[in-house]
Parts: sequence; C-alpha cells; structure tokens
Amino acid sequence: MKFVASKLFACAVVTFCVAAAGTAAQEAHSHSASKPVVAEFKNAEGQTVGTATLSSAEHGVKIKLDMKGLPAGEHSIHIHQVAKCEAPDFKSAGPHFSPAGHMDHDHNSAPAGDIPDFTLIIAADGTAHVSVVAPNVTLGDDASSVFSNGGTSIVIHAVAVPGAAGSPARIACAVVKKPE
Ligand SMILES: [Cu+2]
Repeated sequence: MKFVASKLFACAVVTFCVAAAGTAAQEAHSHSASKPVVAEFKNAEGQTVGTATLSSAEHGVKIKLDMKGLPAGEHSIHIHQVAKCEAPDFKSAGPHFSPAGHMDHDHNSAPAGDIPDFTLIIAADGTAHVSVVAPNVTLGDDASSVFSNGGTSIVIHAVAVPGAAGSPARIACAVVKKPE
C-alpha cells in the first residue's frame, strides 16, 4: 500500500509540473509576439523627421526607418542608453546602449546598441526608407531589451564614422519606450 501511495503522489507532482510548464511557455510566447513599436525622430529644431518601427526579428529587433527632411549623405545610427532626446545636441541620450553585465562576458564585443555593417543613406531629397536588424537587442523583458531601464533612444549622427563611439554630432533622436 505504501508503494502505491507514493506512486500516486509522484503522478500528482508530474501532472502539476507539466501544467506549470505549459503556463510558462504560453506566457513566454505572448511576450515575444509583441506588436510593432513606433518611435518618432525629432531634429535639433524639434521638427519630426521620420519614424522607426520596431518589431521582433528572428535574431534581434527589426528597425524600419522612414525618414524625411534630413541632410543627404551617409549617417551613423545607433541605439543609445537613455530614453531622453533633448534638442539641440541630444547628449541626453547618453552613450551607446550596453546592458549591465554584457561587457563582462566578452570585452571585445561591441555595445548591444550598435548596428553592425549598416550606414543610413539619406537621398538627395532628404528621405530614406530602409529596414535593418539590430542583432544584439530584443523587445522582451531581459537586460538586452530596448525597453530595459525605462527605455532607450535611436540616434542619427551627422556623418558616418565606423566604430566611433558616438562622437560625431547628433542630428536626430527618437525615444524608444515600452508601450503602455
Ligand atoms: Cu550613436
């Protein structure tokens, strides 16, 4: 009798665990299937100069850029640490987004906010319509999320300087915050 009782108990525990795992899986799924988030770019004069539409990609976050009224040519673009875009210099956006602990694992890795091998090219009419994937960030609840610590910002620089840590002038900035 004692054997049967313990086996029944084991069955009950297994059933409970399976049910709990199922619930957790569902929650994780609903987080990853988030809706696109739109961030609005402002220039130094406070005018709207385009939007970034962020959505989950298989590896990272897809950023769809629809720009207007920007100077023609090549511009660096990064995700910066602080969700604050104060004109005219946008220094409020802080350095490139680098989640706490990220650099401890790999000192050679670039900040998560970098978008490798990408330069924003603005056409002669001041517009650009292009999509790019930022591979080292997420739209989730983890430390690499663009929503972590109250959000981040996307900054467009005056010129394209590969590898420069945000030193060229900042000409446009968009706050990225988790939708309510
Ligand atoms: Cu930058």
